[in-house]
This record gives sequence, structure tokens and C-alpha cells, in this order.
Amino acid sequence: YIADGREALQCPTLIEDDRTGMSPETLKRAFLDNLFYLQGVNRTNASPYNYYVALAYTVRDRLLRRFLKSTDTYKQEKVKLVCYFSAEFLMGRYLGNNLANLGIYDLIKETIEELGLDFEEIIEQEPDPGLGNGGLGRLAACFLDSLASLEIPAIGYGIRYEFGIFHQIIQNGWQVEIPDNWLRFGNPWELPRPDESVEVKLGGRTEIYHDDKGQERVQWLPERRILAIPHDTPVPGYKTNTVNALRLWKAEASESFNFEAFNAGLYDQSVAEKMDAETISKVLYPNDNTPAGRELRLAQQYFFVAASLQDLIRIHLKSHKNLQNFHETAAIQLNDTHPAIAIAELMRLLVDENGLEWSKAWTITQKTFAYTNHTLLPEALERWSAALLGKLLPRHLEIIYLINHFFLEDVRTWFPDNEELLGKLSIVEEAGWGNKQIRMANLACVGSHSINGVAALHTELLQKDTLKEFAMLWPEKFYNKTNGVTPRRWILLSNPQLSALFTEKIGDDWLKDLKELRKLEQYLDDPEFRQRWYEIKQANKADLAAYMLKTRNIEVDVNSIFDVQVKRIHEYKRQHLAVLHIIALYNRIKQNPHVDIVPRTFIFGGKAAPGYFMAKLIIKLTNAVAEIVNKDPDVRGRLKVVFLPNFNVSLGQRIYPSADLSEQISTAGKEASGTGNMKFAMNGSLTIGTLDGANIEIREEAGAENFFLFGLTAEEVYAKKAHGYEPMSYYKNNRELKGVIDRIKSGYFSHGDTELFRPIVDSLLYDDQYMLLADYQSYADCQEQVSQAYRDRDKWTRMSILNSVRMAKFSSDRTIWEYCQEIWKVNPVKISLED
Ligand code: CGF
Repeated sequence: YIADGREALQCPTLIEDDRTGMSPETLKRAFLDNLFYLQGVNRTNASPYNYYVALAYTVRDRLLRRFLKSTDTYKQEKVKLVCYFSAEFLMGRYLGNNLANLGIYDLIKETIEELGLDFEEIIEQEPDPGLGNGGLGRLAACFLDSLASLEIPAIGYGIRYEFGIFHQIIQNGWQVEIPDNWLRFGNPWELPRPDESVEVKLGGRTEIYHDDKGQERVQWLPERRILAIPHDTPVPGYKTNTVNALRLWKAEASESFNFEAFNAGLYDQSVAEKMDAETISKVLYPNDNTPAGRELRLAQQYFFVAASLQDLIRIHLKSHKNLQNFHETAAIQLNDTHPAIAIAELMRLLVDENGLEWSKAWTITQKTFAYTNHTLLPEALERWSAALLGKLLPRHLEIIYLINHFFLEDVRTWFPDNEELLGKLSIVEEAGWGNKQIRMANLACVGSHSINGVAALHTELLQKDTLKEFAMLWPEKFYNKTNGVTPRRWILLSNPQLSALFTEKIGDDWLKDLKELRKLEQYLDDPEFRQRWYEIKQANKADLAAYMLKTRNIEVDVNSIFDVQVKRIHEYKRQHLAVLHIIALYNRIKQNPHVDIVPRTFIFGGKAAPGYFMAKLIIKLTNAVAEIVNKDPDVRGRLKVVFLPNFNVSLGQRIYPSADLSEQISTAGKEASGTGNMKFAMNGSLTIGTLDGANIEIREEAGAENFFLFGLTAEEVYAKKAHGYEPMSYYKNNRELKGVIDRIKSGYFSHGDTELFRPIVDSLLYDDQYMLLADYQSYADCQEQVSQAYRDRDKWTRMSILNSVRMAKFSSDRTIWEYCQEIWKVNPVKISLED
């Protein structure tokens, strides 16, 4: 005991099992053991990072029994497994979340503090694993949390990127990307399982041969073989015994180096293959809603689905004699089209490798897959050139052609002589000059039994427009599954003070059933409750203010409206509409420095795809405006503009609880759902928004009187476009708007450079695809209503309370339950920890 310092802690000698016990003594002892035996440091020389690792292992140990019990139970009971196939999982930090879900957060915090250590500092040591771009990847993470919390047997399959989404810094107002080497110091949460590695083939050609029964068959003669090594991260449910797996694949060469080349002295060549193979899981493509049609990206997509399907087949064959009922043991959800090549791969595995007849294999495949669409933006719908796909996956291209052939044959019998319809439905698009494109959304629709959008309007527009022909063909395949977010991370962890207030008033059932929060409406007229609500918001704002001072050296007024827009930077999301409004307020002050303005702090955050010029210029403009506005003495601190760099899950946890106003201002019909909008509202922010994505449903739930609505509807946007939209007329006829644009044009925000922001100005005046100018006045008027409402603190607090307590619909538990009942047809399975 002397060596590891337990004696100093006076731990009793007879205590529970170090690996599972939850008493403070056991936890302390395990923590110190993990410091000493796993890392070779002690209290005198341990760094905060060492403490984090020690705590992470202490927590992981407490998950493992539940993890293995869950896996064993699934195997024994031959359950149907929900398999979430996603190229992105934006999990956020694990430590706090796992502590909360195990129900030992406060206990551990106290225990750590008793040791004289700073718990917050330890939590901050964990790198935020950025294996996703934005909403789509974060949705996958919320879904895993809900699946485990609802005790649904499930597994998440994806890629263990060595470099996640880049780290964003701001230099001279511009975004600069820094590689995110998140695995540099290892990852205590994951369990590598090299014994369950599988091989993934790439390239080469196909060949016809005859099997022993003389039947003609096709085999794939690949050019390369790559190893896929699974790394499992346990995903615990909230206060359940269920712990599911997130299984991420790492790519490695089958041989560590080429011995022949090595012996011949060709050292570079001897490791070239290894480096080539590892490239596949090296880096996440930093594109969200923007295309990334590169060969490596397709290789990544195929790599993880091929490995995952082999894994599922292995699991299935452990308890079934053949694959005839594969769809009864696996419900695979395709998170967008990124994993859609899985449809062709499953066909290949069933037909080529397991000898099933095509039509039988096709029935199994369709019953296995379900597809979620996440975007209406035409440029974001994935297509692969047939040439590229055929080079990398020659057999899959043949299979896709066959699927298409049989599908179009059916369509021809249902709708004879309708070539136009055929052209729209076809998986293969003739792009001219013999250039064929494979439309992955069409493949996903044809190969799945369910197709869903992620908010009511989005699903409606999918059916009316983007996937119209499929909706006409198979209306019964279409579902709406409005997105949701997990209240564990987005309320409990992010906003501990608000959570404590909820629990004090109504108990903690709300964490399992968010509808419980409705009970808090009874306190609406209680001035003491409202006062506490207000104080919690102010305290959260003060925390964020301190963070902004520390990281950006900008001092802000906590009594100003915290007006926040954090999300990916994209023209359709219209961060620049908010910037136009800031300039308008600034101009008003410049015209009359005594104008009565409700003070505001405008907070922005978000990453731009590195190749997306306009998005990067919008960041530059925001920072340029901040530079002028923040230091102009006429403004007298009434307006502050802050761009917070490197928006990620952890920063989100800090920001959402501190916002007064949530900006959800995309052009109607463009944002599929949005999920940040839900996180803000749950934490008591009021929304200023368009009738887009899930905003519509948030407004329905919160009540129209508690929502600041502005702008054109999706229908009006289409109609305006159809009648020839002329942004210039808005500029000419609106003095204030003209003043704003002229100020940018004049070089006022660019040290006299009239060229710098010209691309933004020109795009607004001559094209304005996203209709900022058409919506400008309505937005500015609505912002005026916001300011007036904020003057009445009591009224604002009431609206804030109602927004928060009426958000039950947007718990991902609700979303997942609907998927379970309607699409996957699965039910909860209880996990017992008894032996
Ligand atoms: O998926 C998005 C997000 N940007 O990742 N899409 N993609 N691709 C949509 O744009 C969001 O509206 C949506 O909330 C999210 C998750 O479905």
C-alpha cells in the first residue's frame, strides 16, 4: 500500500471489488491504482491529463460488466439488432456523459474534490472526439444514447478516423484549419478487438466461372486487400444496465511491410502499401451539406460498410444456420447515402459469396435496410461517376446495373411508355458523352423498405419534390421522423443548475420522459420560481462571458441579450443575414449616438468547409464587423460581436444554456431539420426563426406567441423564384438595407479595400440564391419585437420557461421510439447483471 499512496488515504482494507464498486472508498482506490499502475505516476508528479486518464479507466471498468452482459444477452436471446451505419459519430466527451448515465456524477465529483483535485479541470482534459461535421454526426450520437437508454439492442458502425474535424483558429479574421490529432495520447474509452478484424477488398476486376454444379457465377478478383480492425467504445444508457457498442473500424495493411521489397533494399516501397491502406481511415472529410466526390471518400464509405456487414453476418451465423433470415436479426439504418453502397455489398455477399438466388437476396436486402435523407440541397445529394465506382468496386457497379435493370423493368410494366419517369427513377444517370453517374439516393430508395425525412416539412418536401417519383411509386415506404436530441447531454450535463431546479420541483423522471417537464408550467405564476429561472440564465451567461473574456479578450455585458448563432457556416443558413442586421443597428447608432437600443451581444460560432470560399468569407466579414463595432466609442458597449472559434460539442454545452435568443434563420425549405434549435429551446432560449425544418414544430409546441417568426414560407420562396426574383429592387427600395450594403461596399470593414467583400455583395445584389434581401425587412422588424420583449423581464422569463418545458417532442428518446416501433420493429430487452 505504501507505494501507491493508498495508505495516505486511509482506505479500509476490506472494500468492494475495485473494478465495479461504487463506494467512495473503492472509487478512490481504483482511481489511484489507475494513476499508479497504468500510467506510472503518483500524486507528486501526475498532470491533470494523468488524472483524467485515471478517472476514465475507473469509469470504463464500471461499464465493462454491463457491456459484456448486454452483448451476451443479445446473443442468447437472438435479438434483432438495430445497426446504425454512419460515416460520422460526433460523440462529444465521454467522461461526464458516462458518469451521468451511470448515476455517479456527483459522487465522483465529491470523491475527486476530497482528494484536493479540480474536477472541472480534469473533465476539460479530454479531447473532444470530432468524428463528425455537424448535425448528422451529432444526431447519430444522440441516437446511440437514446437507444441504450431505452434498452434497445443496438450497435453503431462507423470509421475510427485518426484525424477528426479540423481544429479551427481565427487569424486576422480568417478561418485557419489545424489538424485534429485527437488520438495522440491514446484513447482510454476504446477497446481494440484485433481478433475480430476482417478483410476488405478493393479494385481489380470480375470474372465469370462455373461452380461445382456447373452454374455460371461471378467472382471478384480484387487488386488490394485491407484489414479492418474494430475498436469498440461502450455506450451506456441513462441509469439502465444496457451498454451498447460503438464499433469503429481502423484500416491497416494486411502485411506490416513488404518483405521482398525490404530485402531488395527498397525501403520506401516496402512500407508504401501499409501507408496506402492506412490512408483510408486517416481523416474525416470536413464537408457538411457540400459534396466531396473523391475516390478516397468512396473507399472510406465502402471500407466501413463492408467490414460491418461481414461482422453482422458473423454474428448472425453464430446462432442461425444460414442467411435466409438475416433481416430478422439486423435492422440497418443508413444515415444518409454515405453508407448506401452497403445495399450492393449485401447483395454481393448473399449472391456471390453465399450462393443465394438473386430474388431471394433482394428480398432480404430490402427488408434489412432503411434510409434517412438529411438534405434537400441538390448539390449535397451524392453521386459517383460510374467510371470511378467501377475502378474501385468493379463487382458493385455490375450489381448496381443489375438492380437498376430489374427495377426499371418493373417500373416499365407499371407505367408503360413513360421514359421521363424512368429517367427520374433510374439509379444510373446518363450525364452525356457516355459519362454515367450513380445516384446514391436512388439506390438507397430502391434498396430500402423505409425512407424518412428528419422533420415534417422536410419529409413533405422530399415527397413533393426531391424524391417525388419514389413517393408516387411507394407512398407506403415514406415516414417522417422528426429529429431529437438527448436531454442527458443537452440539459443534464450542459445545464446542471437548471437540471437541479427541475429535479427539485418534479423529481428526476424528466430525464427518462421529457413530457414530465410540462408539470413545471404550474410554477409559471410563481414569482420566486421565475426569479430562480432568471438567475440561472444569468449565471450561465456570466460563465460564458468569463470564457469569452479569457479566450477572445472581449468583455460583454451579461444584461445584454445574448443573441446566438452557432452551427456550420453555410450560405443557406444565412449567418450573413444576422451580420446585415448588426450593421443596420450600428448605422442607426452612427446616425444618432443617443438612439435607444436594447444592448445585445451577438455570438457566432461554426466551421466552414475548407474549400467553401463564400462560407470562409462570411467568417471574415463577421470578424471584420466585430473589430469595428466592438471598439467604436459611439457604440458605448451596447453592441458586441464575438466569433467563438472551434465550435464543437463541448463548446456547445457551454453556449446553449447561456443564450437568450437562438437564431434559426435559414431560407425556408433549405434546412432539413436543425437540431441546435432544439438544444437552445430546451435550455430556455427564445427562437427567432423562419418556417423551416423543425422550427415549425418547435413553434407549434412552444406556442406561436412564444416564438419570433419572420420571413417567407417555403412556398413563397418557390413562387418568388418562379416569378423571377430581383434582389436589386429590395436594395433600391429599402433605405436602411441600402445603407448596410453600401457600408460593406465602401470598404468600411476592410480598411478601405472595396474588393474584399465584393463576392458577398455581388452575390446578394445580383443573385441572392438564399433570398436574404427578400427576408431582410421582416427579420429586422422581428428583431425589434425581440428587443421590446426583452425589456419586459418577467414576460421574457415566462416565454423562456414555456419554451423549455414544452420541448418533450424533441427528445431523441421520442424519435428513437418511433423508429423502433414503425421502422425497425424492435422492443426493449432487459439486461440482468446477475450471473
Ligand atoms: O443533418 C444535416 C446537417 N447539416 O448535418 N444534414 N446533412 N447532411 C441537416 O442539414 C440538418 O438540417 C439536420 O438537422 C441534420 C441531422 O438530420
